This record gives sequence, structure tokens and C-alpha cells, in this order.
Amino acid sequence: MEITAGSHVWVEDQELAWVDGVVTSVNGNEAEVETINGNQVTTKLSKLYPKDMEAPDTGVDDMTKLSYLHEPAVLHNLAIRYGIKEIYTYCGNILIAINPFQAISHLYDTKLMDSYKGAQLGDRSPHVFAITDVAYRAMNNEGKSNSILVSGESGAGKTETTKMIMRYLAYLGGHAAAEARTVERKVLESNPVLEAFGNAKTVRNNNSSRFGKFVEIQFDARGQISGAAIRTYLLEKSRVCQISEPERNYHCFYLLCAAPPKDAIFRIVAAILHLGNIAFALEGEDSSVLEDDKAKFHLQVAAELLMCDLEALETALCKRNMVTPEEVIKRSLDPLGAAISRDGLAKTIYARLFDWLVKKINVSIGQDPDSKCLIGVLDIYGFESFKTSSFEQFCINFTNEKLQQHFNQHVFKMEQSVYQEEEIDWSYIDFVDNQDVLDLIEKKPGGIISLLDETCMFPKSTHETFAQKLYQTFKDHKRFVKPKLARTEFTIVHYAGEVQYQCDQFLDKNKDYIVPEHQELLSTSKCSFIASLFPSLNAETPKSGKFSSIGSRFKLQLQQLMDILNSTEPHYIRCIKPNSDLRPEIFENGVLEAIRVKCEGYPTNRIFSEFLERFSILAPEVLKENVEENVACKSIMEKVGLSNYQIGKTKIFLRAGQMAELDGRKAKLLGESAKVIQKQVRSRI
Ligand code: AOV
Ligand code: MG
Repeated sequence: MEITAGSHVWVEDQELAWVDGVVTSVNGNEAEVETINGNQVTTKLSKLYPKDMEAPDTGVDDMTKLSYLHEPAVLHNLAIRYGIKEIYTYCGNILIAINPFQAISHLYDTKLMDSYKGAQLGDRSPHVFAITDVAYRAMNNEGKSNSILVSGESGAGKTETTKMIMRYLAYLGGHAAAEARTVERKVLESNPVLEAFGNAKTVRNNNSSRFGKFVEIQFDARGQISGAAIRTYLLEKSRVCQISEPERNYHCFYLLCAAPPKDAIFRIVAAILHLGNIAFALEGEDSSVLEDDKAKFHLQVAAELLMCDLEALETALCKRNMVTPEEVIKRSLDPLGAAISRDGLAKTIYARLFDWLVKKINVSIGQDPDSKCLIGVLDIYGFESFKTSSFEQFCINFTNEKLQQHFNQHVFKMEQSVYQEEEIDWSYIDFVDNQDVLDLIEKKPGGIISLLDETCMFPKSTHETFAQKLYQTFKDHKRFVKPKLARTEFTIVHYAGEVQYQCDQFLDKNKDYIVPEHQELLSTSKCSFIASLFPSLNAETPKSGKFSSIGSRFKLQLQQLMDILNSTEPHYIRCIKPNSDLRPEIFENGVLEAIRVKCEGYPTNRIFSEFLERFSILAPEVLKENVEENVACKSIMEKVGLSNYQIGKTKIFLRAGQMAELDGRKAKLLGESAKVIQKQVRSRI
């Protein structure tokens, strides 16, 4: 669109992200803009976006109704709605949810649930219930599994949204109230338990999920919930031992005081706390002993709680067996080695406890082997970038990349299906996704995970050699950056932004093994529950002492998840965390990404009659000709000199920017005719 003096535009603003204003003058490729907050801004023409002066003041409930689908228009629309406490907005059939950070009354009550039951999408205001209802009905009517995928950065509201989805599904597919321990109740009750053991306070979210979760809700032929399975993904083990202020450990450690006295689960949680307090001091040249009486006390309590031999626990922490062909020698660890050994023990116990809980919950809820249809609900950990991002962030962000690719493909497919329905040609629309980042991370061989595994298996490697290997291999990769002066850091250009990773703990964190001495100790615990967490021979757990890659196993799990998702009909909810000035934080590029995918095709379409109503003024003669609507639309486009648009069966499809161009012409025409009228009036006076 030609921007001239008088054009209404959006211009970038340091604080507000975007501010609207009017162009006062244009000089070459620069423009002067007077913004509504009274500033004069000089900027490049290419940095200005046209403002839709016909957009309603209260915003639109579906972004695809916007005439101009560009970043400022999208954010402005969300901001207007957020201002009137409308936290949900559609973008086609994707639901965008903005975290309100406060309870909005009646937003989730039973009356509201009633009103969404059976309603068509779009009949009522956008809501998480509406999307869930569509998924449920699609499953019932078509006999196909559906999934609801919730994504967004950390703290954006995924877990809260997921809980609402589950509540609504329980409402739709629930049993008579007389049955107290219904399946759906058990599913809902699993949430607080898993959150106690898998959520913690981080700098981004006071109740941050530190594991991924996929809940499969099974339904019988009558559409009633008949079973459920919960799958979890990679719990952040390091949190058990390493937390930096103001973050916290898992909630359960603080709930301990309220626990029933020495319940087996809390016996373990308490033991881990005591383990954490055992400090070591140097003895001789390179051996370690308990630092003081306090350490001795904690060791004793930990041993009592774990119901294992006190001396055996101390030896397991401070010594290692060296196996030589002739004999087994006990070698002492230095204090640092003993502390690492202690933390390793705590992490392993906690991880086993968490897995046990998930299994137990699954057994308690029960599976329905005859169920043909399910609704899967995915709630993963959101995108993260910290001052020091480590292996955990690498895995979390890898998950988000995978999901983003699924999302891109889904949006693209939906676009295609609209085009197909309208029988327009879409074959030449290029589709670019984030495959290159995924290749960088997971390609086998040659990706980061493969290189990490190779490094872990080579005895002499260090995190420095790993970093060097990365620098060499990916020096020309456009998604990989070696930061200036970096020796052990690397940056990945993720779809959501750049994240710098510190690789000094990548090797250790990728190795999943249990120290044989720890295994031996706990498998002989007198507490049968603890001993059962450490069975001596278990095909599922990695062989003690042998290297097993966490990264590779995680990659495999994610692939299996993607396979399940690909066999379902997906529905997407994108959560956004607003900041004080309502600008979605840098990491919420996902929504804009959907819009980018749309913009590669025909972001705007209009039913012929609507289009004619808005633009027939540009070629009034076409209406007089009494031609078919589609021919009239074509004539207008030809007269204005626009090409590359497409005429479908009922709608005209416009390329990005064409709507604005048409509006520009219209405004000019109206301006000119206003001048003519003014002249006429003046001449009459
Ligand atoms: P997350 O799951 O997306 O982050 P949560 O769902 O835990 O984020 O939301 C964070 C906090 O925002 C919650 O504890 C609530 O206080 C508030 N909140 C979110 N959604 C709503 C809502 N619909 N109504 C009211 N308050 C809400 V993470 O798990 O960190 O990626 O790892
Ligand atoms: Mg969460």
C-alpha cells in the first residue's frame, strides 16, 4: 500500500511495542509520523504497517476477521480484548489464551459449561470449553481420536488451561454422581499429586511444571470416560539438589510438614532432605569424612528413614569399588566426589519415586482395553531461556521445537484444506518450517544429541572437547552460533528466539546410570517399598554402571509422542503470558508464527458480497453490468491493477497487503471526492 501524508499507520515503539499515528510527511523512503501519544517519529517507510480504520473498537473475536493480518494488528486486537477481560480469542480454529493472572468470575462455572455443550465453534465467545467440546463431538461423531495441544512459554497458563480441559471432559463424559470414585474423579485428583512432586517455583512461574505430561482419556462407545493413561516426560532431576534463589525445590518438600507421620512416600522425601544436609570434609590427601556432628546426625536420620545400614550408607557415599581382574578395591572419594555421589543418590531416589507415583496413579485410574477413541491432552514445559541454560533447557526447548513443527504443519494443512474447499490453486505456496533446527538437534548421525552421546562414550572427553566438536561441526550452520570468546557455550537460534547454552554439565546430565553401590544399598533396604524401587534385576532400568543416554531416550519418547499425535485430529491452544504493557514476551512467537504461515498463502479472504460491499466504490460500473459476483470482484481487482489473488467458489483470496492496498485506494478516492464536494459547495457559496 502506498503510504502518504494522512495515512494511519502503526509504528514501532520501545515501550509499547507498537503505537498508532498519522503520517505527516514522506521524504523519499522515510516518513514522519505523529503518534497518538504526541511524539514525532521519523522512520523508514518499510517499517510502517497500515492501520485498519474499519476495525471495530471492541476488537474481533477471531483474528481471521482482521483485514490486515500483521503483528501490530494482531497484538492490538489481543490487547483490546484483554482490556475488557476477554482472555480468549480465536485465530481460525486455534484458540489463543492470555493469562489473566487473576480469577475471572464465572469464567469456568457449571452454568457456563452447560452453555458450551453442543455449541458450534464461533456461536459463543471463544473459550477453552468450546475447543474441548469440538474435540469431544468430533471423537463421538467420527469415531476418531482427537488431541488438544497446549503450548506457550513458561508461565503462560498451559497447566491451568489443561486442568480446565480435563474438568470439561469430566463434565461431558462423566458418570452419575452416585459413583463416588469415578474414573474422571481419579483423573482430576491425579493433578494435585503430580504437581506436588513435579512442579516447583521458578523465576518464571510459581508453579512451574518440571516434567512433560500427556494424558490420554479413554472413552467407551457411549462417549463416557472409561479409563485414562498418564505419560510423563523427563522430570528435571537436578532440581532435587541444585536450586538457586529465589527458585524452590519440588513442592512436596515443603508439604512434608503436613504429611501423615512417616508414610512411606514422605519417608523418602524426608530422607532426601537429610541426605542434602550431609556435608563432607577432606581427610588425608584425597579422602572424605563426615564434616561434623551435624552431618553425622543427618546421615543417621537418612539411614533410619531409608531403613538401611548406617555404615553401608556412609561407604556408598564416600567410597567407590574399583574392579580389577584380581580383586575389588575400595577407593576413597574426595569431598567433592562424595558430594556428587550424595546428590546422584538423592536424584535417583526422587526420580524412581516420581515414576512409581505415575505408575501407581495409572493403575488406580485403570485403563480401558476396549476403548476405541481417546482424547489426548498435552501439557509440556514451556520454552525457557535463563542466564545459564543447561541440558534441561536444551531438552525442554527441543520439545517445544518438535511441537512447533507439528503446529506449523497443522496450520499449513488447515490453510490447504480451505483452499481445496474453495478449489483454488495453492501448489506454489512455499512452506518453510523449523526442520533445520530439529536437524541440528536430533539428526542421526551428526546432530547435537548424537555428538553428545559419542562424547559421553569416549573416556577422555570433557565438556571442552564436546564444545570444540560442536564448533567444528556446525561452524556454517545458520541455526548454530558460537558466541564471541566462548569456550564452552553455544547458542541455538530457536523458532522462539536465541538461547545460549552452557555445556559444562551436558556430559554428566546426559548419563543415566545408577552407581552400583547405591543400587546395592537400596535394593537391600528393610523398607519393602524402597527396596521395590530398586529391584536388583530390571530390564527397564539401565544396567548399573553402564552408559545410557538421556538425550537419546528423550528423543525416542518425543518421537513416539509425535506418532500418537499424528494419529489424532489435533486442536491447538496457544497460551500467552502478557507483561505489564501487554506485550507478549519475546518467546511468544508461536502465534505470530501461525500468522506467518498464513501470510505465505492468502491471509485474507472475503465472501464475494462482503468484498463488493467494501470495494465496489472503486469500480461502480461493475455493479451496473449485472454480472456474477465473482466476475465483479475480478473486475475490481483488475481495475486497481492487483494480481496474484485467487477467486474461489464463494470467496476471494487476497495476498498479504492487498486488502490494505484496496483500502488505500478507497481512502484516496473518498478524499478526492470529498475535495470535489468541498469545491462544489464553496463555488455555490
Ligand atoms: P505454565 O504451565 O504455562 O507454565 P501455569 O498454567 O502454571 O503456566 O500458569 C501460571 C500461573 O498463572 C498460575 O499459577 C495462575 O496463577 C495463573 N493463571 C494461568 N491461567 C489462568 C487462568 N485461566 N485464570 C487465572 N489465573 C491463571 V511452565 O509449567 O512454567 O511452562 O514449566
Ligand atoms: Mg505448567
